[in-house]
Amino acid sequence: MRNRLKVMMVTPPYHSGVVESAGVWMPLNFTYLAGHARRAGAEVRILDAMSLFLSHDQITAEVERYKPDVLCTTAITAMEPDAREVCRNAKRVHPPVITVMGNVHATFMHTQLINEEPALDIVVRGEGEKTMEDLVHALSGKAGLGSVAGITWRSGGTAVINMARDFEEDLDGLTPAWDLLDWSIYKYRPHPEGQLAIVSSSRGCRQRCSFCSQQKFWERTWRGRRPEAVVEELAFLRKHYNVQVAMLSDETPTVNRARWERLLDLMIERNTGVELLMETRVDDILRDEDILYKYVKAGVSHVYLGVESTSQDTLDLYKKDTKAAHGKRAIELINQHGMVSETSFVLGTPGETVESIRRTVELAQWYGPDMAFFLAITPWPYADLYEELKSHIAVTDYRHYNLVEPVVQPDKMSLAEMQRELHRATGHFFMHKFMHLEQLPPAKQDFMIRVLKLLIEHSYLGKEMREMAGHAAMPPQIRELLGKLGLSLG
Ligand code: B12
Repeated sequence: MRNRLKVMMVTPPYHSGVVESAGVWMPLNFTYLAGHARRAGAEVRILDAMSLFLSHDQITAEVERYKPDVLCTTAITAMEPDAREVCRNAKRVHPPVITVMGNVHATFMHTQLINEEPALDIVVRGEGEKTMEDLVHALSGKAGLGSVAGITWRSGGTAVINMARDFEEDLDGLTPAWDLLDWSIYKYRPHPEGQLAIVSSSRGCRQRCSFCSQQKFWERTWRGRRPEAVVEELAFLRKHYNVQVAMLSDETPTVNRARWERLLDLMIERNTGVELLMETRVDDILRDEDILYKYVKAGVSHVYLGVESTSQDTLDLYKKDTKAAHGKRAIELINQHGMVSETSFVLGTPGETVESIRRTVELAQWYGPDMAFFLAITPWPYADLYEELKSHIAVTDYRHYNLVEPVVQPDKMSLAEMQRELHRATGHFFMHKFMHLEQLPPAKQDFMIRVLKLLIEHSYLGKEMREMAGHAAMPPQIRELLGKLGLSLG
């Protein structure tokens, strides 16, 4: 029997150059999982290879040096090939290592992964904390793997699917290991000194959006933490790690209005000094019109709304339970309160054409968010939309399943055209935004200029954005401001 199991948690070195333009984001899943592996007696190390931009060779060298008993990695769909490679390399340099993979892609593709990937020993399905604890006990020799709920593993060459694990009842009882993170890495770029955290105030989603994976992952359930505990955590992070900006990882933090309002009231009362970035639903913003001033007082600075489409037909196809006109009103309200509004529009269904994309861009401009991104519809192999789009799937390499590279081939467009139009759509949207920048309040103008610089320097849209910023129609004062921020447009 081993005494102290050595567990290494490695984020796959995957990058799609989108969200990374805004900052460097911590792995909250490993922060929680490390806390629970440690609680079960393991020695744990987190290697955030994604944020550190490590190569596979560098990761492998670290594995060889540390020689973990257990290597954990994580896979949303786009990360799956890199997650597998991390496991393969680990087995090559340290054959006794037990490899474990979790997260949404692994959860739904568990049998396929175990059957196809000899370098992967165990898949953890669903919520991971308690399973992690049981795994540490089992792999320390205190129990058999057959007793661990929530895993799929290999025995005698075949995949064994253990019974499912129930969702955790008390999210406040979970113990994230904040001390195991290298905090110097995590920064929110629009604020030069913005020490960044990701915080979870709730888990789950009760919606039915057919293009998304999250309602399926959480089986259309929702659990909220106690507002007191969330605010306590924010204050703790501010005090111990000087966190100035926190993104809520929640799919839908505002589901329960009374709870959400209590959270806002407590943040105001406590004056946590932490700025919040969050995602929510159009309908919840409309519902909260009378308390949006509390969002602002509490520190919410940026609200992302998944408007997804401007046409009612498309909203219906995606089973978005909302009305197109509501999206415009919700964005207006966020803007009126001085918060940054961000939306995305999902394009590329089989009927998409160059004209329909142009119409969506015009409508997006009319909606008036500060930022809009035009994403490619992506049929996760386990999402409801998959069956409907199956005949149009033109790309099967999961690395491209990142919402920015089209993998679905519309009837009247090639994939290359679709890619070009997606980039153009975002370019046109921002061009229009910057042409009318003077309509925004001064603080927002300043923020938008910083965003433009970040998009040029760090994102997959860099080329389009650079061309747009240098375009003859761009007001000279904007070029001047970008110059002052140290950006030369050549
Ligand atoms: C934070 C976040 C990020 C962070 C990730 C930081 C990090 N290193 O983890 C950043 C901003 C980098 C990011 C990037 C991307 N993201 Co993201 N992201 C999220 C978000 C908002 C929250 C995830 C989170 O932290 N949840 C809280 C933790 C506690 O839950 P969890 O991750 O599910 O982990 C639990 C279980 O899954 C399980 N588990 C997970 N991993 C493991 C591993 C092991 C070993 C075990 C035992 C268990 C286990 O246990 C955990 C604890 O219970 C989700 C949407 C959402 N609201 O969930 C999207 C989401 C995960 N992202 C998504 C996408 C598509 C992307 C991008 C491709 C987008 C893009 N084009 O840029 C990129 C890919 C990464 C990259 N570098 O390019 C999709 C994934 C869809 C899919 N089915 O594949 C989601 C679901 C958004 C959406 N609604 O579509 N993202």
